[in-house]
Amino acid sequence: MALSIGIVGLPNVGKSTLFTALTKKGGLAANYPFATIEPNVGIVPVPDARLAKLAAIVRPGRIVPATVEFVDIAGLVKGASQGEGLGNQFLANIRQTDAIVEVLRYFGDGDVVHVEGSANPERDSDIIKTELILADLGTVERALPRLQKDAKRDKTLAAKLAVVERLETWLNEGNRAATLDATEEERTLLLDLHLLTNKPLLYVANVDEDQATTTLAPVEGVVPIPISAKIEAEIAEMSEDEGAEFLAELGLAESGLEHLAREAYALLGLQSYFTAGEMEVRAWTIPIGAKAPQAAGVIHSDFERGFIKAETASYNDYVAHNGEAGCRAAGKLRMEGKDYVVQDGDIMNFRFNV
Ligand SMILES: Nc1nc2c(ncn2[C@@H]2O[C@H](COP(=O)(O)OP(=O)(O)OP(=O)(O)O)[C@@H](O)[C@H]2O)c(=O)[nH]1
Ligand SMILES: [Mg+2]
Repeated sequence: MALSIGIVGLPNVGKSTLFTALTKKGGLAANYPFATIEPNVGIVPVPDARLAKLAAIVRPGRIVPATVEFVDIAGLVKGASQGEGLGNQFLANIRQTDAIVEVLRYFGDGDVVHVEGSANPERDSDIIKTELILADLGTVERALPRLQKDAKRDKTLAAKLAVVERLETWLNEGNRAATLDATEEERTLLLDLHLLTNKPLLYVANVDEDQATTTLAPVEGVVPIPISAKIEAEIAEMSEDEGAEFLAELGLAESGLEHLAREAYALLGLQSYFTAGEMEVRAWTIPIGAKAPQAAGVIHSDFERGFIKAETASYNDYVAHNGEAGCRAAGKLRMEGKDYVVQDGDIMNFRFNV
C-alpha cells in the first residue's frame, strides 16, 4: 500500500519547489501564481537507514524502499471552491489521497509575490481551511438529494442520511469533517464521499534557510514541520554523501523529506517491516497493530489467503546476529502464527499455501 499525500496551499508558497525537490522529477517551479496547471504526481522512496544495514548483511541484488506518492496541485485562493483561480478543478486530484500536506509560507523573500500581500501562517491556513470545507460542502450538497431519494425506498440508508445531514450542518458552521462528533460506524458511512477535511493533515512551514532547525508556534493547534524548500532543492542536486555533509553543516539531523516521511507515518499510524533475501531487501508499509497475515497481504493477496506462519526476527536481533543463519543459531528466529502483531522493523519470511 503506497501511501499517497496531496500537497495544498496558497499559490507561490513553494509547493512545486518542495515537490520537485522531493521527487527530483522536474515539476514546474516558477515565480508566478498558478505555475502548476497539470497535477504532478511523483513517487518518493521513504528514507530508512535500516535498509542499508540489512543490505550490508544480506548483499541482495537490489534494495527496494517503501514509497510515498506526492500529488502537487495548483495553489488555492480565496473563493477557489466557487471557481476563483484554478483551485477547485484540482481539488478532485487529491480526493483519493491518504493525507494532506499543507504548505505554509514562512520565508521572507520580497521578490516572490505573496497573493495575500505578506506571509501570515494563521490567516493563510484559515483561507485554505475554508476552501477545503467549502469543497467538501459542495460534495455533500451534491450527494444529499440522491441519498434523500434513495433513503425513501431503502430503509438501510437512514443512518447514512442522518450522519450526512449532520455533516452538512457541521461543515456549514465552518468545521472540518474530521472533528464531527460521530461513531466509528458513522465515519465508515462517510468514507465514499472522500472528504478532504476528513483526511489527516500535516503542516509544512516553508522557512528561510536559517530557520530550518527552529521549533515553530502551533497553527490551528498543530506544530508545523519546518522545511526549507530551498535547502531541499539544493540537496536534490547533490550526491548522497554531499547531501549528508551539507545537512551536517546546517545542523540538521535529517533532510526535510526524511522528517516529513517520519511525521506522515506517525500521523497515519504506519510502520515498516522487511523482507530480506538474495534477490532483494525490501521495506513494506503496514498499519501499526497489523497482524502477520495482513502484513503478508501487502506483498500479495495469496500470501494473506494462504498464510501458514511467518519466520520472524526482530530488527535488532537480525543485525546483532548478522542475519538469518545467525538468528537461527541463537534461537532468535521465531515461528509466528496468524495472531502475531507485527513489530516495526521485523524481518519476515512468510510460509503460505494456495
Ligand atoms: N526565498 C525562497 N523562495 C522560495 C522558496 N520556496 C519557493 N520559493 C520561490 O517561490 C516561487 C514560487 O514557488 P513554487 O514552488 O512555484 O510555488 P507553488 O506553491 O507551487 O505555487 P503555485 O503552483 O502557483 O500554487 C518560486 O520563485 C520559488 O523559487 C524558499 O524556501 N525560499
Ligand atoms: Mg506549484
